[in-house]
Amino acid sequence: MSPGKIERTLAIIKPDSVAKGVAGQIITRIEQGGLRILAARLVHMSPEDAAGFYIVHTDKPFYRSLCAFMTQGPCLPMVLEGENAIQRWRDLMGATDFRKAAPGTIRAEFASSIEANAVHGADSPESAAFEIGYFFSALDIHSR
Ligand code: IDP
Ligand code: MG
Repeated sequence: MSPGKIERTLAIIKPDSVAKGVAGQIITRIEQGGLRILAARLVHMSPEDAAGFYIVHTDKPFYRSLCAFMTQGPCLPMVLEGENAIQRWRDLMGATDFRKAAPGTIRAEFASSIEANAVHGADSPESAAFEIGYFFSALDIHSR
């Protein structure tokens, strides 16, 4: 297979994982998966912050509950970089519903419900650009 394009993506270690104390284990998987962490910060989102971040889901039945879940404590957004980073991070995460997530994926190991599913990942170059800009300015992102 030819080498993939170097991409950046937005990952979040969600509040359930931070509260459970498994952020470090998830970061280890990111690093061992060959993705570089270019930026990271702990953020306790307000309801308005969460609503804006998940604006594409406004019409979904789970939107209000999702926004409440994402504001229950601090989360850890990160900018990740690597070959095909968007898809590779989603592969490490596993399926949205942890019961369908492949064994060995982060969600299979750490999620406790379809909502409290441990991690977030952007799903396209367009969403990655929007989501990176939502949490980080250019000066926060350390190219290496
Ligand atoms: P993704 O995080 O795998 O990209 P999306 O469909 O974009 O999944 O949904 C965003 C988030 O909304 C999920 O990660 C999960 O926390 C929550 N969610 C998705 N589907 C449901 C559902 O059917 N019930 C409750 N929460 C859901
Ligand atoms: Mg999504």
